[in-house]
Amino acid sequence: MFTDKQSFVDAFKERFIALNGKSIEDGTEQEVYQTLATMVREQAMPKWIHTRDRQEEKHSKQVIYFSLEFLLGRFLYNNLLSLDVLELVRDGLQDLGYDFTDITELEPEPGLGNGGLGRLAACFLDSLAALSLPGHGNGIRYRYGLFKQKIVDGYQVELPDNWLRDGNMWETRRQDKAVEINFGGWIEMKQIGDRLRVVHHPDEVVLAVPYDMPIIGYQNDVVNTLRLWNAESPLDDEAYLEKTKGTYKDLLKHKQSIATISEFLYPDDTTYEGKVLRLKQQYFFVSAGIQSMLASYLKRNKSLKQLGDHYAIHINDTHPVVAIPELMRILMDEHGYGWDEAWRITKSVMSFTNHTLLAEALEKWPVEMYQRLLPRVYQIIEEINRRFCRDVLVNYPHLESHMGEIAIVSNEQINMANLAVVGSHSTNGVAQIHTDILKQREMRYLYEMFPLRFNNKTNGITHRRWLLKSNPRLSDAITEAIGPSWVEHPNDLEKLMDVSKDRSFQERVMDVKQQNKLDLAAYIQEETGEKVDPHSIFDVQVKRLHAYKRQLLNALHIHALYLKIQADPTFTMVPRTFIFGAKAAPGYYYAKEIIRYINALATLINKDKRASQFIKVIFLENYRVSMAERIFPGSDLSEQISTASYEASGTGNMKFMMNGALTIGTLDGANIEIRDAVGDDHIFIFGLSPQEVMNYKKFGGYHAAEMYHAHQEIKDVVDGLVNGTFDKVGEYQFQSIFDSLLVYNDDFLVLKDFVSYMRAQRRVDEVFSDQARWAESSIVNTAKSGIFSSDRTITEYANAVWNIKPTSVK
Ligand code: 26W
Repeated sequence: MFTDKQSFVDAFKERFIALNGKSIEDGTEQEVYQTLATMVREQAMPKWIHTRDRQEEKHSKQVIYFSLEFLLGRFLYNNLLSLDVLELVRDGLQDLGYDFTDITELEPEPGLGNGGLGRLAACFLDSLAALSLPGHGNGIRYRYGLFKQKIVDGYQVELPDNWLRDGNMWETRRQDKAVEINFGGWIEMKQIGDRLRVVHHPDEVVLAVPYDMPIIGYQNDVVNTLRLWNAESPLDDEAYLEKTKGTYKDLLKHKQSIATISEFLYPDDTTYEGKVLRLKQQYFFVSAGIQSMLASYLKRNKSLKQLGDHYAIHINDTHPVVAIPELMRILMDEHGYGWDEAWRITKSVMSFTNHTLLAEALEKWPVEMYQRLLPRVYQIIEEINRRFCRDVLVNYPHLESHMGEIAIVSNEQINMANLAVVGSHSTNGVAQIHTDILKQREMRYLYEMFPLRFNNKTNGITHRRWLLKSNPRLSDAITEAIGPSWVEHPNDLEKLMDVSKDRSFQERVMDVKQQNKLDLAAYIQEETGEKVDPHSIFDVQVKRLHAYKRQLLNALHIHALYLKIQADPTFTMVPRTFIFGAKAAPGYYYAKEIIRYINALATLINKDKRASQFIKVIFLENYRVSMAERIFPGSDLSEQISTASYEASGTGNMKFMMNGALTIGTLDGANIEIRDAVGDDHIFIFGLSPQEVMNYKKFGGYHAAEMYHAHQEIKDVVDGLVNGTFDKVGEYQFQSIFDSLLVYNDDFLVLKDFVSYMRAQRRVDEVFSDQARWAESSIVNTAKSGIFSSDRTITEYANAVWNIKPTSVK
C-alpha cells in the first residue's frame, strides 16, 4: 500500500527489482509500466474481494450486462484517478526520472468493440461502479480486437490488433471457474419415472475459461468485475490424444479450431463458416455467463424461483438474445422446472436494449443453423414461438395477418429482436426519437401486445473519462468557476449558466480551447506530417464509417468550398480544418470508397497553395478510444449529420458537447435532446426532419436528379467525382459514389440536405467570427451536458429496469 509520494517511490523501487530482477536504473519504460500496473492492481485487489463480500452479505441484487463488445480504452490513468493516487504517482514517477504520460501510453488498448454500442457498455461499467451499484460485465476475451487501420494511397488497409502480445496487466485468469459449453450432436428424451428427461449428446465440448478485470469505482472503494471468456479445449493434451487415438497434428488442429471461437471480434461473416463462428461466439459467452451466474447464486440459495430478485441479465442488442432460451433450458433440463415457472423466471431476469433500426443489424438466424449447432436451444425457441403464435391467435386475432412480422420463427429464420421482446420484461431504445420510432414502426404490433414493456433510456457517457480525465484544463476552469461538486453530481455543471455571459470566464474557456487545439495540432502533425492553423475552426467528424452517417455530405461540402476557391480569386472565408477519423467494416466497399474520397480531397487541397490557406483536410488513421480522448477537447465543431431517423442515439455528439464544441447536426437521435437542452441559439440544426425522411421512404417522391439539375453547386461537385479532377493528383475517380447519388437515387438523401447544410455552415462561420458569442455557446453546451452523463442513464436503468440499489462498501 502507498499513500504518499515517498512511500510510493520506495515501494516502486522494491517492486521493480522483485518483478524484473534488475534495478530501476537498468529498466525499460515497458518494465516501468508493468511494475506500476502491478502495484495499482495490488492496491485494488483487497477492495475487489471486499466488494464481492459486501454485495453477497447484503444480498444485493446484481445486474450482469451481456455484451459482445466492450470498447474499454486504457485503464491505468482512470484506475489511478479512481484510487485517488494519481498526483502522487505522477510526481513519484517524475522523481524516478520517468514521464507519466509516456508510461501510460505504453498500455495496449483493449479495443474489443466496433463503435458506439461497445463504448456505451464501457461507460456503463464505469458508472455502475462509480454509483456503488452491483453491476458487472460479461463478454468475450478476443485474442484480436477490432482491426488496426492503416491508410495506404488513400485506401484502408486492415492489420491485426495484437493487443495481448505483451500480456494484459489488468486481467486475472480464473481456471477454477471454467465451465463447459456444448455444441451440435443430438437430443435424447428419457422417461425417468413419470418425468421426461432431456439428455443432450453434443459433438463438440468447449471449455470457457474466465478472465476477470477489475472495474474500479471513482473514489468509493467499489471494485466490480468484467468477466471475459476464453475458449479452450476441455481435455489436456495427453487426455485428448488418449481419447481420440489421434496424432499430434490432430491435436494442434483441434486446439486451433476451438481457439477460433474467442479469436476475433466479429470474424468475417460473409461466408457460411463465418456465420457459424459468430453464432458460436454468441452462445459461448452467453451460456458461460449464465452458468457462472447460477453457480454463484446456488451457493447461497436452493430454489431458483426467486432468481429475478437477485439477478438481472441485460441483453445488449440482439447478439446475446440466445440468453433467453438458454436460461429456459437450464431451468427445465437441469433443474426440473416446468415450462410456465421457467418462463416466468426467465422473463423476470431478462431485459433488452435495441440499438439500431437498420435492417441489416437486426439479426435473423437461419433455423437450420440453429438446429445443427444448438439443437436443444432450438427446440425451446420453437416452443416459445408456438405458444406465442397461439397467444396471438387467441387474444389478438386482428394481428394474424402480421404474424410473419411478429413471430419468432418465420420464413425459416429466427427473428432475434422479436424473441428478445417476447422473452423479457423490458425493451428500450437509446434516445426518445429512437424509442418512439420503435414503438410506431419497427415493433408496432409487439408494442400493441406489450405496451408496458417498452421504455426509453437515452444514452450517456462517463464524464470521468470524457471530461475529467481527457480535458484537465477545462475541468480545472470549471472547478475554479463553480467548485468541484460537478465531479460527483454532473448536473451541477448547470451552474456554469451563471457565468456563460461573463467576459472573463469566456476568455478563460476560449484560452483553454486554444491550448487544447495547439495540442491537437501538434498531434496531427506528428501523425500526418501536416501543419494546421490552430486559429482555424476545428471541424470534426469521428465515428464508424457508414453511409447513413453521411461522411459524404461533409466531404461534398469541402469539395464545394474547394471549387469556390478555385473559381473566385477574391473568395475569402474563416479558415477551417476538417478532421476525420473512421473505420469502415472490412467488407463494406462503399464505405471504403468514401475514405478514399476524403483522402483524395486531402491530397488535392492540402497541396494547393491558395486553397490550403482557407481549408485543410486531415484523415487520422486508426481512430480509437485513446485518439478520441485527444480529439474532443480540441474540437470547435461537432459534425452529427446522419440522415434523420437513422442514428439511434449517437454518443460522440455528447462527448463533443461536454467538451464545449458546438454541434452542426440533423434532428436525429440524441441531437434532438441536445437541442432541447441548449436551445436553438447554441446549435446549428439543418436538414429534413425524421418525419419528412420517413415519408420519403414510405411514399417516394424524392428524385436526386432534380437536385442535381436544379443547383449548379450540386452539379459541379457531383460532376467533380468523375470528371478527371482527381486524375490530376494521381487518384482514380469515384464512379460508385457518383452512381449511389444519381443512378441509385441517393438512399440517404445527401443531395436533398446539401443546400440546407451549406447554409448552416455559413452560420457557423458568422458565429465563430464573434468570439464572445461562440464562447457563450460553448459554455452553454458544457453547462447543459450533465444530463448526458451515463450516471443519469444508469440511475434510470437501475431504478426502472433492473431494480438494483447502491451497496456501499466503505
Ligand atoms: C449485427 C452486426 C452489427 C453489430 C454491431 C451491426 C452493427 C453494429 C454496430 C456497431 C452497433 C452500434 O454501435 N450501434 C450504435 O449504438 C450506439 C449506442 O447505443 C448508438 O448511440 C448509435 O446510434 C448506434 O449506431
